[in-house]
Amino acid sequence: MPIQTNTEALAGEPVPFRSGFVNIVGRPNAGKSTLMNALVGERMSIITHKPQTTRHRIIGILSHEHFQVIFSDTPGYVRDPAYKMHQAMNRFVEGTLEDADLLLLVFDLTEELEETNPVFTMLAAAEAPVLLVLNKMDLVKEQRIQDVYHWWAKRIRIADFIAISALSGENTAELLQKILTYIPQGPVYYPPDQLTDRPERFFVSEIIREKIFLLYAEEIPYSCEVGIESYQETVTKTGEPLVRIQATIYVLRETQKGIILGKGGAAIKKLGMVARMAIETFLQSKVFLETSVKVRNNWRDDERMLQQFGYK
Ligand SMILES: Nc1nc2c(ncn2[C@@H]2O[C@H](COP(=O)(O)OP(=O)(O)OP(=O)(O)O)[C@@H](O)[C@H]2O)c(=O)[nH]1
Ligand SMILES: [Mg+2]
Repeated sequence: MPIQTNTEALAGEPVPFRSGFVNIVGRPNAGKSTLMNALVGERMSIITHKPQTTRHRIIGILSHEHFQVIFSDTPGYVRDPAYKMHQAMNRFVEGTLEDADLLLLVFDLTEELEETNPVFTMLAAAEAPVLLVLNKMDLVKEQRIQDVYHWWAKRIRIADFIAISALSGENTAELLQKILTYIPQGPVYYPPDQLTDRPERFFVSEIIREKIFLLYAEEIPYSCEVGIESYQETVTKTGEPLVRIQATIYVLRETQKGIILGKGGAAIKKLGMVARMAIETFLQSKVFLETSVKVRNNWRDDERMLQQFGYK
């Protein structure tokens, strides 16, 4: 997309470098991850149609000759945290409120307007300006956009607003222009070719989790976590790059293990195949993926396991 900064208007003047932190918050399923991927131009965060897909804070870095914007995608803010995992997810969101130059509050235009929206409590602690991003404009009429904007404007202090479709890309270039007006002068925080701060194995576990969300029903995706036991970069006999990955899927109960495996192991075989293909695309390498399933009762409330899975 063509990118312009205000500073470029001053032809001949040295252009001061701008950099800053833009944190994307909102309720589960609003389209935060879709938006971050659209802004960064890479598939960093996993996306599914189910709420509570994202469980961690994931950064996506957009680098340009004259600016660097560090976006943070966050978990959807959970209304009634039922487990320590939910509390950790909410803490990731609350952490992003403190260090932002700008907050993008993403709201799904098809979602009900509720006075009890937990976003109000969440934003009470926020100091950064809030840009209200009304997402999924492809699904509603113009009048709804106006109504929703006025509803929010009566309830929270909004610096600006825009309606977009993160899915189709409509108005995302305009959103970026607005974002850039909030970015102060600053240093280059990350090397320009760096897209995120997480290692590849983190994204591998996320891809496997995404496929679990897509392939299994009901409580299964919410009962699973994925651990990468080993990650080895090597080459095939013919000298092509090959990554050997051993992953463990943790579930809460023995019955869930049976569901993940499926009859005669058919379900886990399918999961392994679709995950491997997506990981190959992500890593641009051949991948050998081995998966196993382990039962860990109560991992969502177990401090040690949560630490192991990066929730601490
Ligand atoms: N029609 C439409 N669907 C969208 C749009 N943006 C996102 N979606 C869909 O909304 C669903 C949720 O998108 P995500 O990006 O995973 O939402 P999220 O806010 O990151 O969700 P959590 O990680 O669960 O908090 C997916 O099925 C997306 O394809 C949009 O602009 N229009
Ligand atoms: Mg998400």
